[in-house]
Amino acid sequence: MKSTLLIILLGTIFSSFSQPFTLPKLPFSYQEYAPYIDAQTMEIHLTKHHQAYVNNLNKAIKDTRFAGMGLEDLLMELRLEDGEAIRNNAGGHYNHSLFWNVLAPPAKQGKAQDRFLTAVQQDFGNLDSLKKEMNKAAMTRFGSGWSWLIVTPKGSLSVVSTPNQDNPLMNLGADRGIPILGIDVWEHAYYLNYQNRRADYLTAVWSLVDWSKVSENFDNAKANETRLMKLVSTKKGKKRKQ
Ligand code: MN3
Repeated sequence: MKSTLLIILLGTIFSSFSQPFTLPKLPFSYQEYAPYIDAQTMEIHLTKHHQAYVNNLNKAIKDTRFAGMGLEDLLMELRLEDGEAIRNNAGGHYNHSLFWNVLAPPAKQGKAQDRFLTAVQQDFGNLDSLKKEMNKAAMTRFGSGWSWLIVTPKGSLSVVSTPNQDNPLMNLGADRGIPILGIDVWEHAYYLNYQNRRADYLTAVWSLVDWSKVSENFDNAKANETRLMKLVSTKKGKKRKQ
């Protein structure tokens, strides 16, 4: 019963993760994310940037071994040798889908769940220290990339960052895990409101993080032992340049 419910839940949230890949719908209107992220930035980000990743991904995997594969499996299987078109666009689609999933206007957010909070306490002390670590990862990421909260194969929480549209599911010689919260630190995520002020955007974006969603993602990642095990059991891929 529990697992059926989980599958239905995952199916509705991540139906855009099966082929052909499609753009997910935002659960709120663009205006509702303001003033933290303005409506125009949200719209351009989703309908131009994210849509381009989806279109280019569907094109790039045609007649490759990835045709028909689900997005998470594809990300876990791909190698540096598979080239940048598949990697950048598959990452772009997954990363943005997760980003939209955890953002909600403050009045519509739920609370962090106990299981997640216990893990935060264990690995960071409290939510504020976790935010600080994610901000640090975001601020020290040179150029474009992402700051992540992941569930490691050991089941603990960890903060990592990746360049461009890479993510911790990929086998690129770096720490791997299942992302449960991702902060986009490409300039296109904040340019209209904040121009070059990444730190101001980071302060604002925390107001939009729905901890009940992050808690849900945490439970799902922990329940997915097969996937967590696969992250350590596969042969190490060639290391990317950082
Ligand atoms: Mn982006």
